Amino acid sequence: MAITLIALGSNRCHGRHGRPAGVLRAVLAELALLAPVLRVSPLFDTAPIGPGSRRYANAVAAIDWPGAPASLLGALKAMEREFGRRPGQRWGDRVLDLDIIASERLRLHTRRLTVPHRHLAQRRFVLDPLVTVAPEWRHPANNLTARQLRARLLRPKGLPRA
Ligand code: A4P
Ligand code: MG
Repeated sequence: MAITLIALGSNRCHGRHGRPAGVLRAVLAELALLAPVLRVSPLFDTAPIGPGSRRYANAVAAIDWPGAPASLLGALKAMEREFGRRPGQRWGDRVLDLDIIASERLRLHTRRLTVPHRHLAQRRFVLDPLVTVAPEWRHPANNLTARQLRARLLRPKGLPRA
């Protein structure tokens, strides 16, 4: 088994699935057809980071993906297209974003794929749901758990470590 963590995000409505929360529920059902879904976080309603204008629904799912990460990326990109995502502005509004956050202790850096996800430690919209699914997962670069990464992000700047 290779536990792989996927971040889901949506901040645009879909013709059939409706608001972003409905989009993520439909995506989770679709993910289950691709691979065994081991755990799913609650859906989080989050303010947009970057140039987006609408609030997001965000979640994290843990799936069992024993195959190559590149083939999973291909399947996730196909799902984004199927849900109507069109290429657009980086970080812009989107009906669906699926990112591979991590796969166990794997470290991978290719032109198409970086695992763990490069912005993971700066993203509360990823760390909040991640902590509900895999609080003890450790980032292979610094050995910090998801819980510790979140605490570090939320610590007021300039305060010394307790
Ligand atoms: N890529 C490299 N590594 C990965 C990976 N681990 N998982 C490449 C997925 N893709 C990866 O990604 C662009 C390219 O990155 C892919 O084609 C793939 O080859 P993308 O998902 O198409 O573009 P993006 O989402 O605009 O870029 P990025 O850097 O993934 O941005 P994020 O981190 O997804 O941020 N605010 C809130 N509240 N909630 C959000 O979900 N999302 C974003 C986008 C901005 N603000 C947000 C949210
Ligand atoms: Mg993305």
